[in-house]
Amino acid sequence: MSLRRLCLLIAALLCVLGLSAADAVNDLAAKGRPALDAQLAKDQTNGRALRGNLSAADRKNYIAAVLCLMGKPSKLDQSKYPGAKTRYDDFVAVHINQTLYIHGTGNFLSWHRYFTWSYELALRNECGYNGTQPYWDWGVWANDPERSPIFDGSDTSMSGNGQKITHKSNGISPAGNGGGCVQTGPFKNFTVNLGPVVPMADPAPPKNPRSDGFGYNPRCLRRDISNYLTTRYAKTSDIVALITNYTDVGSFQTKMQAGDGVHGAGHFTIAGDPGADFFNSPGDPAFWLLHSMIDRVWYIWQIQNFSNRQLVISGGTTMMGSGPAQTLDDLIDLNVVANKVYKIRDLVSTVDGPFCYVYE
Ligand SMILES: [Cu+2]
Repeated sequence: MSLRRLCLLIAALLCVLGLSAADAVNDLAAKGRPALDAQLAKDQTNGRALRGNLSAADRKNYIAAVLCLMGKPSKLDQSKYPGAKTRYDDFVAVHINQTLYIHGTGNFLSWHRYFTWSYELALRNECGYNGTQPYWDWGVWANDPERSPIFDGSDTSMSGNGQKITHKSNGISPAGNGGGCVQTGPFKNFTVNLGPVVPMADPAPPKNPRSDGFGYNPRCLRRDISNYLTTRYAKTSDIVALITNYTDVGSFQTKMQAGDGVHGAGHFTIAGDPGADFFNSPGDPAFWLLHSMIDRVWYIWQIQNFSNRQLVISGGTTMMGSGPAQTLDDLIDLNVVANKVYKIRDLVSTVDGPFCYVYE
């Protein structure tokens, strides 16, 4: 069977199974689905994936693949990136390197889509994972993220909060319920190697031996989870408002990344080190669930008006706003964590270009 037909078959099966739970964000996703399915039926696509809730067994497979990636050697030039010890670190280093050109810019959404997808691909191709990238729906767990299946510290979670220590605010949210080293769940022994670059956690993590943050600086993973930001800015109603109130991509991506937007709320709900470091945040393995949700929110926004929300671009090419405007022909190059350089225009649809995945 061709990959395209397999993709269509899987998409059809998922419709039959009706996996979505009742929730206002899911309602929007369902509303936009026919247009997406029509495109799926037309397109020559490769591979397939469904991103949705994982069973306990699937979560264990996902976690095992992440741990596997953390155990494989880096492919980066060690003279430039001596702190990148593992394949997992390669992803972190690529993000650090490009941070100033991928946030608050026109490529924010497409860059992180390709980045998260490349991570999923690495889990599959390099670590034998046969599932998909899960997402963290902030709204569902807004009142108590610490007790969500993602952060409850169980062996099917992404590990729990950090140990409770006396500490101050990170400048974005008040001191939460942790602040210290993560001591529960599958990643309790995980070592953060790179950074910090711009640490906002209190107490500050030890300085990196190199000013660019690429030196070797092994330390524990720290988190400071609380519901302060999720209850204010990332409830289901906030996600619905973001999707429905902002009808052009510029205002949509700006609101998403604003101080009261879902992107910062997600990051600073994890907080800690490297979670509260803008450059180094992919160093926390929960980053990928957060950015899969960012991608899902973009996807749901896109399919509300499918034909008019793919080949659209707005914004500049640097975080500080200088430089030329971004165009759909600008390139996205992920160095050693992806095998191809794409134009933004090839990365705007989840069912075109290199992608073929649907969110449930
Ligand atoms: Cu980022």
